[in-house]
Amino acid sequence: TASQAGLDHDAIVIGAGMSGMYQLIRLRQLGLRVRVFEAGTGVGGTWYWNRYPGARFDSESYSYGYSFDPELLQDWSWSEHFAPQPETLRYLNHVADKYDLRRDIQFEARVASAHYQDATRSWTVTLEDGSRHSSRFLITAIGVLSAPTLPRIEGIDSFQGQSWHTARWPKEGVDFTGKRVAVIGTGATGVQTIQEVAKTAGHLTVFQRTPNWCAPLHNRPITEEEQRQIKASYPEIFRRCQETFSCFLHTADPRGTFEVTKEEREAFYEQLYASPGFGIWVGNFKDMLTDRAANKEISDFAARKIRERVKDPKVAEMLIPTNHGFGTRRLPLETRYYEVYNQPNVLLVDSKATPIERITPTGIRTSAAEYEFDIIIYATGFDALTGAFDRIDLRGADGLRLKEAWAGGARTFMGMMVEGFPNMLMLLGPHTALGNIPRSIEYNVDWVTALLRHMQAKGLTRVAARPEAVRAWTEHVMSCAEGLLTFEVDSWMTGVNRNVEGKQTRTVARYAGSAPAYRAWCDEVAGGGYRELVLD
Ligand code: NA7
Repeated sequence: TASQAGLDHDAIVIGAGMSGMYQLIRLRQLGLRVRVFEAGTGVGGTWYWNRYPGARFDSESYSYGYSFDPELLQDWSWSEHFAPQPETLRYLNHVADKYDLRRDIQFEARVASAHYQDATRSWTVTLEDGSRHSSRFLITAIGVLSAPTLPRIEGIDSFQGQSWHTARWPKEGVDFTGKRVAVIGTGATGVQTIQEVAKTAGHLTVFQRTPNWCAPLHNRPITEEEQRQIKASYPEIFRRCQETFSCFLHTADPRGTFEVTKEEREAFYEQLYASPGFGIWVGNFKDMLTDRAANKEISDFAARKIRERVKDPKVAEMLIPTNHGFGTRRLPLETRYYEVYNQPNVLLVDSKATPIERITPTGIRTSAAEYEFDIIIYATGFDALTGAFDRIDLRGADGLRLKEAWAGGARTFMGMMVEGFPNMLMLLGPHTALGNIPRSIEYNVDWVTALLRHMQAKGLTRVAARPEAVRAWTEHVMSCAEGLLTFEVDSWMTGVNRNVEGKQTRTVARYAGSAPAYRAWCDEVAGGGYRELVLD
């Protein structure tokens, strides 16, 4: 065992979000000594950090929670079809209470470095406070969108009002009443923030560099009758999530866009636009993201909706994307977002035509005008997928730095292992299946747990991915991206973030195959006795 070998822990888990919490539960069941290091003061990860106004699910609440414990499913009641962030954070704290997780979690413990030593087959983890901890296994549970990025604009520190990145929102909340507020960024986060802030701000100015296609969320409270139905049908809900492409309740329509008449097509789009959740994105005609003409049909439909909802035709045109088709980037879901631009106290600024040149002590200067603000909100996104890894000094065998190993793009085995990084397992590493994320988390945690159980039973202390297995997986990931319109567009899913050095050009940053195909691949590896791994 690790303690016989003089190691502090059997496993160190970095992060106490949804994946770290569930991994802790599973590793305890193996009898392992586990330590979780968490940078925040509480559990919840994404739902701990993203406290910005209006933050909520775009997945149906009851498809998002943990599925592993029938008792937990029965004793938690979601109040809305798409729960707001405070409720989700309460839920995750409830989970931490129920399984007494906090006794193995060290909070306010940000990992600075993690180095592997082959002589002892162990990892040495150093926290920012300088303390060191050794462990047989290192499990990263650091999230996909957890490294926030501010824009590279001069003068950010000179602003004398209040300013925050949406993922670093103050716990006590912010009062916008009567305030002059700026929001920079119109991704999924910006859209949720804008529609909420517009309710109370004295004046709101939105700086939009690229408009995104959005569609209505159609959220509403869960009635008592619905609650009973939900609790009675959890097995079916999660079975459905296992069957669909991205683990959502929605799945692509088997018909092609042009296999139906124009009238049928229009009626189907209308029906999707009027239905809750991601149906219009992942439950649309099967060729929406592969056939240019098909994509143009739904884009034209969505553009008509924007023109209907926004009164000023000039503003409507500004809100219609012209450089990418509907759904080729992550689709923000909205609640009266477009109507915000009909309010007299809201101004939309095109920051592509008139770029932001400087943040000044009193506000924002663009190439065309100067604006004064009390509050600036940066909804400018994340160094996605690899950013949280890059912020830790991670070194594998022979001192190899992960950042260097991934300089030409991430290379993994099933998103869970890296060549040259023995005994490191990643939950939600790059090139794993994403979609409705908790479903992928539970799968990955269970897979990792089964691997460690196997090693425990056989007395094995070292696991490494074979180079040829990494090559095969990476080639598979590349081939899944072929022919997808998504990969012709800049976004975090194609590895582009202009605020990050080395992320200026498109890569296949994200696995685009189906979740069932992903699981089949991983199941085969486990079922075949892990031939793709070197175990000793
Ligand atoms: P996103 O989707 O990456 O959006 C970031 C937004 O910030 C996007 O509109 C960017 O414009 C904008 N941005 C970034 N830098 C600048 C500068 N310098 N000037 C103006 N505008 C800028 O992040 P989100 O947080 O909204 O969403 C991330 C994911 O979280 C989302 O997919 C959900 O799954 C949950 P751009 O489009 O690059 O022109």
